[in-house]
Parts: sequence; structure tokens; C-alpha cells
Amino acid sequence: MNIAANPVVESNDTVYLKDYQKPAFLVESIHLDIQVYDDYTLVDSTLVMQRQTAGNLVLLGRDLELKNINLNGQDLTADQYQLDSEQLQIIDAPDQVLLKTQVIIHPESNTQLEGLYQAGDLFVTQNEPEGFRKITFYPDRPDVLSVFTTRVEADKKYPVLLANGNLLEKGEVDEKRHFAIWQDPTKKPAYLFACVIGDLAVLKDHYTTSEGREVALEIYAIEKDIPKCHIAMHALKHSMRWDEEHYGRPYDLDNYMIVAVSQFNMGAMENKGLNIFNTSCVLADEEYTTDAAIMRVQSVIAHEYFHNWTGNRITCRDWFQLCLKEGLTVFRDQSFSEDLQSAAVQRIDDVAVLKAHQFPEDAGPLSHPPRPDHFVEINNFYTATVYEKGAEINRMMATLLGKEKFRQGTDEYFNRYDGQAVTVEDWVDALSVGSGVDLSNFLTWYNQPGTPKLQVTAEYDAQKQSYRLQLTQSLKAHPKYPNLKAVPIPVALALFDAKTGEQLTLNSASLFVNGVKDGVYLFDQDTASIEFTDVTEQPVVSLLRNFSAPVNLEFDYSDDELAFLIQHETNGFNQWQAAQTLLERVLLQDHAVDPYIQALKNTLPALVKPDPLLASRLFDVPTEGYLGSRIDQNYQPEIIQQKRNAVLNTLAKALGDFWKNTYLSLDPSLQTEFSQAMGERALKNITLAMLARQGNDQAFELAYQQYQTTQNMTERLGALRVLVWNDAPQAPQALQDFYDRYKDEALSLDQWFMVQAANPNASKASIQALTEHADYDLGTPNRIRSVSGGLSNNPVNTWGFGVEHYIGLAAYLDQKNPILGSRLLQVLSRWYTLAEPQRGQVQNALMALQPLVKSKNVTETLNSMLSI
Ligand code: B3K
Ligand code: ZN
Repeated sequence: MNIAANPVVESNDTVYLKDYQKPAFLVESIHLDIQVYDDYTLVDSTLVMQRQTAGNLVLLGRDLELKNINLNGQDLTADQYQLDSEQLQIIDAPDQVLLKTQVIIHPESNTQLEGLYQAGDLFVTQNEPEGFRKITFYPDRPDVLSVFTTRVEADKKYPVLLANGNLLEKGEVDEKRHFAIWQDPTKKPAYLFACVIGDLAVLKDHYTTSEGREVALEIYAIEKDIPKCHIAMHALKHSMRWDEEHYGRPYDLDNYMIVAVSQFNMGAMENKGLNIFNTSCVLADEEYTTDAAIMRVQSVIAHEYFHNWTGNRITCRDWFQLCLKEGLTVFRDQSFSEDLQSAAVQRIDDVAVLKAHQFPEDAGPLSHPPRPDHFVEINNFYTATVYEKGAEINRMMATLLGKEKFRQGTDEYFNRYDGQAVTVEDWVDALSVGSGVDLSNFLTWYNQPGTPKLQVTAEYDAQKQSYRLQLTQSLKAHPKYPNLKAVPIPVALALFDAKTGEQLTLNSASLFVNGVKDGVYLFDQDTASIEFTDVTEQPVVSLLRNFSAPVNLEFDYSDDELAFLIQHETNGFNQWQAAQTLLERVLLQDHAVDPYIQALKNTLPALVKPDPLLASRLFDVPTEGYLGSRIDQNYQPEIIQQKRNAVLNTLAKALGDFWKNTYLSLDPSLQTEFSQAMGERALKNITLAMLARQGNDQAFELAYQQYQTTQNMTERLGALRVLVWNDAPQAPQALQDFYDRYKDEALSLDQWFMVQAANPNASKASIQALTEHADYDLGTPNRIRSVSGGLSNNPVNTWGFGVEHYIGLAAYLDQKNPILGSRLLQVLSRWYTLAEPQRGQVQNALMALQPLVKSKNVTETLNSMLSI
């Protein structure tokens, strides 16, 4: 039988959560035989299936050329099935099915990086969420779990043949070709299937689980990158131990493999026992990658490992439940990272990401609940809301329960649902039953969009010696979600003696919910009040410590109170938050900057040496992008840029010699602890940039010297940035040197592109020069992102000549790589906040894109962006 592939017709069908139905057939086992040739790949599959409920036997398949189909030993004729561009339906299927299909696919020309694709000399898969249907016909949905046996066959020029599970057999087919057969003993959904074919070197290690299982650990990468895999290997072993100690979850297979790929649409993928990683999330080395990248590698390694329990062993019933696995796993990786460095700084960095990405997303046209109730293209829902807000919901429940009860809850979840595909309701129920605390009202957080506003007012009664807080919560009306309800908001707080700066012991009947001892008030009504008694003088309150809930807090602090908190809060996160609130007022409401500067002067001397990392964060002046996201109409990026520059100039001047003295006093190479050294490097780069801003004669010389003498990428790049962004005479030389040093190191070269694209003085011509550079590559998402991501650092440029750049990319990637195209287009999602005439110009440009795009990904994003 020979059937031509149908061209894919994109449909704009919306899928609704309310329409969920159990699959009619389950798959007991699948045998796959994947034979890779230079210009096509042959995939044979054998499915053993059994009817579960009434309904048709529907197998999903996209871009597959069906060569053969055989049901229970009989080849099927064309009238026994229906085939279209999305699915294969067997007519009148019996209850027991043995289905064999043979299809041809084309990984060598698959630019979408989904399904099986060729990246250079490597063949890899990416199947979450719906990539497996591009490999073979299958009920490609997460609630169909099966045992996978995989035979992979290829030319011997590809010595490495990997798939999930245990290696059963390998051998020669003939002189030229060889094969390997793998079997994964655990049942899994198809999105966790993976295979890898290529020429890679391997770093090996091993780990003994708390149950005594010996696990072989392997990280595969190209030969020259193997020395850069040690940090990832260390992080992997650390994660394995951490999950045993914190959640009682040991690993369950005899091997754990990670493969580093340079062409990958996102960070990494948690395929069972065979993770596939973007090189940017596995390669870490102080000489080639920055400290931020090293921290990211460790957290992504942990994230994918933690998915083994939260995602793989217990998976999602359907893709609406995505935040069940992602929100929980992000919360787990954030907690892991808090153990790697200062917990306060980790929290600062996580909240900074939340506020810079999730808050604006939730305030604009792409706003959706952490668990959406409809979608057109599920790939569009791997969002900050699903991941980061999802993590915050888990953090709130964990905060309320305290360590012990939270652990009882997670134990209940793992015991109850191991091996199953479940829902957000199942998670919250297990957590409630296990801990003995009813958390069911947290479901509201999952089901509605928007960032709640938490308004608080305070009143001190000197006579009664009482301090009363009045709380109100509200949500902006949303056209698609009319019945918005109050959510449970844990408010962690402390009171301080305004004179001494000492923290007061709290005395209030309303605190101590659920046994949490440290001043957490659970605010779950539209309004409420808390009264503290025996307060002898007007105190200073610190609200939402550690950012105990993802809300917009409005409290009428005086600027002096915020300056007080910068100096006296013992919670490092709230110290930072106070500085951020103060600076936001300076930048958006024209408050004076002096209280901030004075607070810094009082705080820094005692902080720089012991905690340089936290000290570095106190200099965080909200970015132009973040400030823009706080403006809902008549946004003029140039004005924000001017104001921010003015504040930075004032700061540079006001701290005088501090910058140079501090710069010269720091020597990260003397630090033995990574996080201490990282802190000193961060401070060094800030002080260097400030010296340049001061117009200090020596600034460029110091920068050039730092550039040349260091062996550390964070320092080299920090110095390069100062030279390039200030148009220093040494800039061209340094750029050329950087290029010559790293032209064969893709991740370092990405930084070279990025530093130039992020230059505030970049122009249409300079960006064009980058995109026309011989090393720019539209087939490598990391390279595209280094330019597009760099450019987006500067809203003035983004909303000026950048609009054309993003729209051009979205149009180009619409067919080539729609997942990436849709993602990059979102940079423009807040177009409607711009002042005229810019607003109208961007709107017109977006509207002109509409008829040009066809993919569900870009179309859905564009339509939502324009539906404001
Ligand atoms: N689960 C994957 C993300 C897949 C994205 C598909 N567009 C990585 C992660 O969250 O761990
Ligand atoms: Zn994840």
C-alpha cells in the first residue's frame, strides 16, 4: 500500500477543558523500529491496544507518509480507515487491537525542532507536548501510558544510539549499519519518549540511591564540550540526594542519561531516563559561561531531574493540567537553588523574573489562568503564568503548611497517584488530606487570571497601644472570566521598632494559622483586618515578607519607612523589595532619590564584604522594560530611559569614591566559595559600570585591563559590556579579541552577539550587521535569541526599529519554527500601552502580519495580542 502524505491544513479549532473525555483505547505496549537514512527515516510501530470505553479508535499523526497499515494480522484497505492531516481513524475497530503501521518521516528537513529532527550531525527528539504524532500514528495524549520498546538503526557514522530505559541488545545489521534495542520498564506517555542518534562523547559517573540502587549517570556532548559537563554532573548527583532528603523520592531506573544539543527550542526536556538539553543548560565552565549561566545549568538539571517524580511518574491527565507538573517542579527547583546560594538572593532573582515576565503577561492580552480552560495551540501555554505563577501557588501552600505538613501532603500525593495521569484537583486534594489542612480554596488561584491587588492600610492607636491593618483584595475584571473570586493570600509580616530598628514580637489573635509560627496571616476574604496589641509605639510594618504571595501590594509607606526597611529588615528579600518600591516611586512618580542613596550609604559598609551578592542586588535599579510594564497607557519609552539614566547618574555621583574603592578592594579569585566569588564579581561589574558613568578617566583602562587579565567569563563579559556600551576607544579591539577567542564556542559567541544587540546605542544598522554576520544562524534558536533577546533589553530600540525585526522574524519562523516565532512575537504584546503615534504604528504592523501567518502558534498569539 502506498499513500501520499496529506498537506497539513492548519485548523483554528479551540480545545476546551470541559470537553475532556477518557481515551477509548489504552496502549499496553508499543514497539518502535526507527531506521535513519540520509534522506528519510522509516518508522515501524506495533501497538497492543485495548478498548476502555465506547468510541472510535483514533490515532494522531502529522506530516507522516503512511506506507503500510495492518490490523490484527490483516492489511487494511482504504475503506477501513479515514486519514486526514491530523489523524487516522480505524472504522469499526474491535476491542482488542494489534496495530502495525509503517511511515516515512523526514528529520533531515524538520526545521520545527519538534518530533524527530536532525541538528547538525545529531538526530534528536522533542515530543512534549504533541511531537510524538510527528514520529508515528499514536493516541498522543498524556493520559495514555504504555511500555516502550525501541529499536534504533542507523549508519555506523553515528556510533551513539540511545532511547529510554535499559539497553537490551546492540549489534550490526551489516558492514555499514548497526542497531540498538532499548526497553523502558516504566509506563509513560508518548511525550516522554526520546531517542538520540549521533556521534557524541560521554562523561560517566554513578550514584547509589537511598534504596541501594546503583545508577549509571551519563552526560553526552561533543568531545570538546565534555570538560564543561562536570558542574552539571555534580548538580545531577546533588539533585538526586536532595529529592531523597526533602521529598523521600529516590530514582527508579538503572541509568540516567543527559544529551546536550545546540539546536533546541527551549531549555531542556525531562524524557524518562534520557533528558535532552539545550547546550546552554548543561555546559558550564567559568572560562566560557557566566555565573548566571552556571546557576541556570544547576537549576535546570535539578528541574528536569525532579520531573522524574513530578511529571513522569505522576503525569498530567491532559495538557490543561500542565502547571500541575511545571508549577510544582519549578517550586522544587527554586527550593533546591536556595540551598546553592543565599536563599534571599535566590528569592530576589525568582521574584524579579516573576515580576518582569509573569505580571505583565497577566496584565495584558495574553493573560490566562495557571490552568487555562481553552487553547488553540498548547505550545503557546508554556508560559510564565503556568511555570512561575504555578510555582508561587505551591509556595503559598507550602508556606501555610510548614515543612512537616507539606511533606505529609506530598507523601500522600506520591503514594496515591504514582503511575497515574492526574489533575490539579487531585494534587490539592492529596495535599489537603495528607496534611490535614483543607487547601481546596487554592483551586481558585489555578482557575482565574490576573494578579490580585492587595491594598493595606494601617492605623496606630497610641491610647489602646494597638496597631491595626486593614486588608482588601481585588482583581481587574476579565472579559472571559466574569466570576472572579477572592483568593487565599498568605501575608507574611513583621513589625519593627521605628527607633531602634529591632523586630517586635507579634501579639495578635489572628496570626499563627495552621501552626505556622512566624507571622503569616491567611487573608482569604474580600476584606479583613488584623489587630496587634501591646504595641507601645508606632511601628514600621514589613509586609509580604519573602514575597509570600504573587500579588501587587499597595501600602502607603513613606519614603523614609522604605529607607528604614532597606537598613533594618532582616529578611533580605524585603530589604531588596523596599529598595525596588522606593526606586519605582523615584522613577515613575518623581519622588526624590535621596532616601534610597542615604539608606545605601548606611547599609553597604557592613554588607559588601560579608554578603556581596545581596549587596549587589541593592543596586538593582528597575529595568526600563520592567518600568514600562508598570505603565498601562501613554507609555513613552524614551522618557523612561531618560529618567532611569538620570537616576543612575545621580547614584554614580552621590556615592563618589565608593565605586572605585570598592572596585579595587574586591578580588573574587581569593574567594573559595562560589556564591561569595559570584557576589564579588557581580559587584565588580556594577562598580566598573558606575565608574564609567562617573566619567572617571581610568574607567575604560580598568575595564580593558579586567577584560584582558581575567580567565572568568563573568568578568570578561562585564568589562566588554562597559567598553561596548560606552563606545570606549578600546571597544573595537576588545570585540575583535572576544570573537577570535570564542568563535568556535557557540555559547560564548552567543554572548558576543548579545552584548552588541543589547547595547543601548544599537541602531537598525548595527542590528542588521549582526543578523547578516556569517555566524548568525536562523536554524539555531540560541543564536536568534542572543540578538532578539539582547535587543529587547532596550525598550526604546524594541519599540523603534525593533518592531520590524520581531515582525520579520515571526513571519519567517511561522512555517520554519512556529514555536519560536510565536514566542518572539510576544516581545511586542504590550503594544497597546504605547503613546500615539507609536501605538498605531505598531498596531498597523501587527495587523499587516495577520494575513501572512498560517501556523496555529503564531496565529493564536497574534490574534490574542490584537484582541485587546
Ligand atoms: N517540559 C519541558 C518543556 C516542553 C516545552 C514544549 N514546548 C521542559 C520543562 O519544563 O522541564
Ligand atoms: Zn518543567
